[in-house]
Amino acid sequence: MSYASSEPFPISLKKVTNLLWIIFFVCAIPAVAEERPNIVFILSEDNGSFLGCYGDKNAQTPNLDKLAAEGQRYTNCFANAPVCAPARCTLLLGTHATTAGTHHMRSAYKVSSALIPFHHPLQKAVYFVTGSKGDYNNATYRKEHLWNGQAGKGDHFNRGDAFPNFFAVYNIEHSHESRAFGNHPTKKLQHPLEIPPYQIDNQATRDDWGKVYSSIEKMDESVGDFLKAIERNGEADNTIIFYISDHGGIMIRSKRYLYDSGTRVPFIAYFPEKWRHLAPEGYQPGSTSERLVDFTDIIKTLLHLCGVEIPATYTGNIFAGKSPEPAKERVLLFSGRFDESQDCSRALTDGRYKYIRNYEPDRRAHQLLQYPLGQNAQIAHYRAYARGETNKTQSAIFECHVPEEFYDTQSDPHEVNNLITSPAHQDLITDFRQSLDQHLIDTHDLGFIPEPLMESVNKGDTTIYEWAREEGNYPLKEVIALANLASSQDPANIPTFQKELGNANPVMRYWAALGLRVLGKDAAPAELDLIKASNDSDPSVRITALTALGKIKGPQSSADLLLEEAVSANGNIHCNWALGGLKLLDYRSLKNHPKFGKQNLFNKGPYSNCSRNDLLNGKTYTHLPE
Ligand SMILES: [Ca+2]
Repeated sequence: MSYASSEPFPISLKKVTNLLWIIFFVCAIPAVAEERPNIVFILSEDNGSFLGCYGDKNAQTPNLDKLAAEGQRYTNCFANAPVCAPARCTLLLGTHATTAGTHHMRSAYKVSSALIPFHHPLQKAVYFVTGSKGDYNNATYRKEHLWNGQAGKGDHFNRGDAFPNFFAVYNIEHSHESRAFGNHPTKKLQHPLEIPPYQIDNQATRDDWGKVYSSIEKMDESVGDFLKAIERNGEADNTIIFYISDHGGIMIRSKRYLYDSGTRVPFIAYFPEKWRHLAPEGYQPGSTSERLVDFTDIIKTLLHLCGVEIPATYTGNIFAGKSPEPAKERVLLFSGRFDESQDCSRALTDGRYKYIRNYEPDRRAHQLLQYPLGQNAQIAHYRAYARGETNKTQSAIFECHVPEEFYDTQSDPHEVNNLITSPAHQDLITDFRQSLDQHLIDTHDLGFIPEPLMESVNKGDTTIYEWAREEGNYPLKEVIALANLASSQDPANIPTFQKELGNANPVMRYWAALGLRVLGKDAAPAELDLIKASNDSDPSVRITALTALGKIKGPQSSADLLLEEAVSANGNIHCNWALGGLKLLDYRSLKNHPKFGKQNLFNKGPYSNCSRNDLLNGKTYTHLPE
């Protein structure tokens, strides 16, 4: 492919590749080619809505402000995932990453051939598709499978006469989370900084906010460069432009969280005069739209604007072009494992109200991951919490999830006032609860399959997507009902969990064990059932039962068996889960354990090693500051 530009014969290879595309798809060209627009789709990393055109006075973003003044700005656009690659995979396949089984950050599972990357229908219609990222959180589609050329190099401007149109995806990394790490440049702010109530106000926080605004300025400069290149190449009149951030911002309790700070994103759409008839209803230069939009809507709408065939598995609602569809009433948000720490949460928002369900409420909200603690502000916040210097709102992030959350983001934009027990909201909450379950069923959410089982299925001939659709493997309705009971942390459900530990299906047994684990010592009446489950044929059931037993009887009782599980694990995720059980039990006595010292007994996956290094140093989180 043309990505071979670093290889010996880049030019000839590129020509050959392009010729192949033409030969393959020439039959798809109608006798009189329909005129189509070019598309530029700009995604910036991690900046959320901290832009001048979204009312942020500290943000210097003249290029995006100009684009918004000439186009339409959306106020209710959501990234379905609050983190990079699962959000991008949702765009890639036009459906939630939870449907594809690509929701864990990061993972590399196979994608079913039933799910089609947006590149394929575009290339079939002889679009020249350029981009840069190959990191779409799966093993099937890497950049060499996707792009005709590189967007950053402007390959689409030199696509040749055989390609009437281009579809260019620009990814801008200047505003990525890592730019707030260490000593990246910080910016003196011109206006008072409004620090959200869940963050602490100190110099580290203020300095890191300065880094955020500095990085956003650079991001905006890149947007300007890309827009100038479109004009310089004479394509401006024929090019529709979409701009989004791939998820929310990067300061603490933003990226990786289902709150608006992690999922509500800026979205600007620009239609040149020639294609104004395809613009959404109410489109005027400088207008705003309150329509509820998510990433599945955006990619499906882009394909519709290009007039290409939309795969039947694309689940978005089209909001522009010849055949717009009604807006979704509610948008589904999801989060799973982040790096070395497993978790499972889902949310629904209608743009105002937000319902969040945390299916593992015995985990901390801040998962104490190594990566985000590269930020001085997050370290300072953790230190202040550990010293008891944070108030209730600032402490919540380092304490365990609550099973359910409900917010009115209109009166409480920072989502700090959980209304889940508010009498005035109970009817609405009941409706959101039922609606969330229905969304999970409608999207055939694969996120309730314990990941060691996903890892094991993926090693076989099938994909997780196909496996979960085989009769009896994944009874989703029953699984969700049990997961709801499990996450409710109510000891009244113990008899149900005891019974379901005997279910023939390992996914059901896993959620029964988890229901007992989240009860801690209250699960003591089920101790014998858990001892039996600690010998289960499925590793996720064994690990969860051992962790539950460790909570009842003390970590020492389960440590050797969890360690044995890690040493003999069949895969990196399996190993990571076993070590994760030790971390959840805050087990610190492995430093001198003879087995644990032998690194070669462990799988080499990065996440297993993260956990292992923590535990090896006699702590559960060695990267945490004292
Ligand atoms: Ca990102």
